[in-house]
Amino acid sequence: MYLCGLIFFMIHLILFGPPGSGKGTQAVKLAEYFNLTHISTGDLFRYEIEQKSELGLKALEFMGQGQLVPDEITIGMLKKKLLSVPDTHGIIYDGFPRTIAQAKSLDSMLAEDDQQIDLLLSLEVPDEEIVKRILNRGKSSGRPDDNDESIIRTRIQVYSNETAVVFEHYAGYNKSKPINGLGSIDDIFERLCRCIDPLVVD
Ligand code: B4P
Repeated sequence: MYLCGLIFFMIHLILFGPPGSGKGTQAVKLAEYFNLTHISTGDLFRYEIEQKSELGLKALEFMGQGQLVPDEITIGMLKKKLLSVPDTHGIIYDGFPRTIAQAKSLDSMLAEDDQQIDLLLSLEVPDEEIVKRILNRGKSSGRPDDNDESIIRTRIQVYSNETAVVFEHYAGYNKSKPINGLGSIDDIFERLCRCIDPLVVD
């Protein structure tokens, strides 16, 4: 794949962590502050669900159960999204990659353009706080995966079984950093900014 149109000094940043750890919350703020393009696979799926597209209906089967959407669907959607990204000086990946297969395929897509993941920042939040946050969001989000505690616990389990290993994948390249995900949204934002600042070229 050729990510034509992307400029040379691009930052590729993964915002990582268990469900409800604040990835989406922080990714929006970081994208605005550092002028990065924000790609959230969760948001892309929710858009497809709203449109009642074939992809959306398929994704809903898995998301509603707290399971991951299969890799071939997710990777295909991400590739398509990357090709549609306009000129940007960086991308923040929110909720992707969530499996080793997704990580490897992202690495090869970027390598085709002589690019790579620069940093993975992992928001660390204890399970009980996650359950509390998601149930709270469920009061207004209307998301079927936010309202039922057993589905939330399944999502945490899926994270431990299938996703946590992605941290190790990038740790192997010295790219992974754990970040305390407890505290105010602004405090956590500052912690993340301190790690990203050195990557930003004026
Ligand atoms: P996502 O959309 O990625 O959502 P998430 O993991 O629930 O949430 P996030 O960590 O972004 O939390 P948020 O900031 O909203 O995934 C949803 C589903 O889509 C997955 O389960 C899966 O089925 C599917 N999917 C997505 N990507 C996939 C992939 N790559 N492969 C396969 N399947 C995929 O924060 C949560 C709540 O906490 C909010 O209410 C927020 O206000 C609150 N909060 C945030 N920070 C806080 C803080 N510091 N203190 C207190 N509360 C805080």
